[in-house]
Amino acid sequence: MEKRNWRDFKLYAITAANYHPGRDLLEVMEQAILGGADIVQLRAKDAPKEALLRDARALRELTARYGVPLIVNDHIDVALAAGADGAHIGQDDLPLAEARRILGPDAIIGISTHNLAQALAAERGGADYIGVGPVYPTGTKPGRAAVTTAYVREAAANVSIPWVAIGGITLANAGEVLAAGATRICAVSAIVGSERPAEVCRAFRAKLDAARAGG
Ligand code: TZP
Ligand code: MG
Repeated sequence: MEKRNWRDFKLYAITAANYHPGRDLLEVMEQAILGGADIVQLRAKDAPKEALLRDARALRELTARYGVPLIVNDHIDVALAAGADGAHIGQDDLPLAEARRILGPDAIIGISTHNLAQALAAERGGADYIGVGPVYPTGTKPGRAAVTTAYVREAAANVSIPWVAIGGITLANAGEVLAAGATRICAVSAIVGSERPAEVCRAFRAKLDAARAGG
């Protein structure tokens, strides 16, 4: 069977332990995958490296079972050590060229962007995908101004590598993000903060699939 192309992903789920206290990370992420999340990122801003590596290895095992790519936020060493598919870096992290040199040509490297100039620079620099956001204000990324759907529209018109809308996206506003031209959505709190991550993912997928089917 031919392996699915990771670039076809639609729903990107990111971990955040503070949104599901008392619930197991793996259980929450497995529910997200069963609901239709087709790429997963380990993001744990305050976790000690050892715990991060432990979670990365456990998530590697889980995502491999489902054929879902695993991306590690910020920590390129942890991505390598856990055998993740790639890393996600921000504008203030290790430069893209260095990340590429360390991770190699086959790794998936994503970059957060907050305006079109950053998006085009990431594209020129060889990023595999970019994050476009935060579309709406969000407590998950405090101190970062919302870029609004205006930047989503710009991305839709100008970015040729895969890009994913992120930031404050919920089932209530996803329609607006899709109407602005997004074909991929990423969510943290809406998915892992939910009591029913599988149901939420299924509902996101239904919207994404309908938007794509409609062109
Ligand atoms: N990058 C841009 S916005 C954001 C990140 C990591 C946070 C998204 O989290 P949420 O809870 O879906 O708003
Ligand atoms: Mg970062």
